[in-house]
Amino acid sequence: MSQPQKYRRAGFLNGLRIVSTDLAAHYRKLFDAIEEVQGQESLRMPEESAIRQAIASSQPPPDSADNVAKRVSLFDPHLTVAFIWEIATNSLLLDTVRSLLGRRIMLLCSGISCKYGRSSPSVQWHRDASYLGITPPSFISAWYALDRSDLSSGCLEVLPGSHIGTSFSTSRSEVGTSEPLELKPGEVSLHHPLLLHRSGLNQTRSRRCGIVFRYARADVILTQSSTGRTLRPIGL
Ligand SMILES: O=C(O)CCC(=O)C(=O)O
Repeated sequence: MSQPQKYRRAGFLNGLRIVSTDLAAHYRKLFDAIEEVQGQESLRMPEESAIRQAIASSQPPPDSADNVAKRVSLFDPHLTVAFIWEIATNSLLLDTVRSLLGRRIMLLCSGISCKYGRSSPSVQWHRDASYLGITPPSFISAWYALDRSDLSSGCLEVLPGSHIGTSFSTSRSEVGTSEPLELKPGEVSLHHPLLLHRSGLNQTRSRRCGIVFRYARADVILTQSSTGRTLRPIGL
């Protein structure tokens, strides 16, 4: 089965290696250097309520609100950090996204998604189309792993096929069929805007950090996101 066929059927693709392990290690070091300068607290994934609040104002969450100008923000870091822009425009990644969305695409937004051990939150079941404000919802989310991401560290989990129809719920029986999207540094997963997904607690002592990029077909209409967030799309 081809990648587009797999994506259309399951609603996701997993384990796409877009950079060598050496380059992935280099990107990780660059991220470590940012963390060293501005501290884990400013990069930690906030509780969902704080995320909503922060997204609404396009600002980092409250605990990192001081000194904003000098800090890398959790939101849209591709606008300020060169290596994150490099990942966002990685040719293997963009070729795959184009094979699923069509040739003319834009980058809508990006986000740093870091869980530092047990104190980091989990993310409830949701569909990205329900809050982003994109009509029609012709967009794709790409999750790039800076660190190893697996079930014990709170990787993304998806309900395969839940992007088709409306029959899926997050009842106990259906949650039993969920699939973890485990990734090594330098790998990416892609998920459909209607696919139900979540992520659990990080139960390890290691950091689980990823960067999420959202790409859309160039002909979508940006309506009001339910979070109030203003998107700054860039044609690619
Ligand atoms: O990074 C996570 O744990 C959750 C991310 C997510 O839900 C998303 O990218 O849509």
